[in-house]
Amino acid sequence: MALQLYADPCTVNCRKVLAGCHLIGAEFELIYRSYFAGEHRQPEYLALNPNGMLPALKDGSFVLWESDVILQYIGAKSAPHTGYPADVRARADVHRWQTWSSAQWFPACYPYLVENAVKPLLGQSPDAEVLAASVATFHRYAAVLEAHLRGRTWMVGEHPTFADISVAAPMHVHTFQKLPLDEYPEIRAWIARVEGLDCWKRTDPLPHFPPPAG
Ligand SMILES: N[C@@H](CCC(=O)N[C@@H](CS)C(=O)NCC(=O)O)C(=O)O
Repeated sequence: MALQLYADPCTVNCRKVLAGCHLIGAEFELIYRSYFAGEHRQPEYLALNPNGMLPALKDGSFVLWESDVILQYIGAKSAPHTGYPADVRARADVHRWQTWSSAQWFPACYPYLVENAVKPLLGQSPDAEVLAASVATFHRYAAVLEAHLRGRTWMVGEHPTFADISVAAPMHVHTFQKLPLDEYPEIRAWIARVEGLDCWKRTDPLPHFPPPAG
């Protein structure tokens, strides 16, 4: 039976899983659940993921949530691929950056997503105070990423991996988010490389966003 992925391609953590699957050529069935229509809060979906968050995966009777772990599970089940290296240290390195992205980078980028991208879509104005309060945290972790990328093409090793996908996801609409990237040439060059990947192009979220409220 095919892996069933419950997701809305416009969201950070769903795009992450979709792009990661395409990176390694994993097959899955997309079961669309609309974020903006609140389908992740319906009882049928809450039975899969009691957090009321997208995405979730069903593999037969086995249900899994947490996007990075979903990717790790799919990677472990799939044919060997450079996108999810088998070497123990390389794999741990990929996991390290996936965890860093969930724990530090996603919260650092999220206020910019909500205030500058999502609120305007809903006809609301960005909250300047929220954005001002987010600046220090953003720069703290952007500096970590910038330093790591210096002298590297990809986050781990010589090929794009789940680490690149998981770290790129929270900044996937960085132009709309208005992320303050001016002082980070390594991040800008790297995200441009990610944006050149076929798996990233195939998961462009923009067609899945609702039109801005007028
Ligand atoms: N740690 C979770 C976070 C999932 C998450 O934040 N999902 C968002 C979409 S990107 C969501 O469904 N939010 C709904 C809500 O917070 O009500 C994961 O990585 O899967």
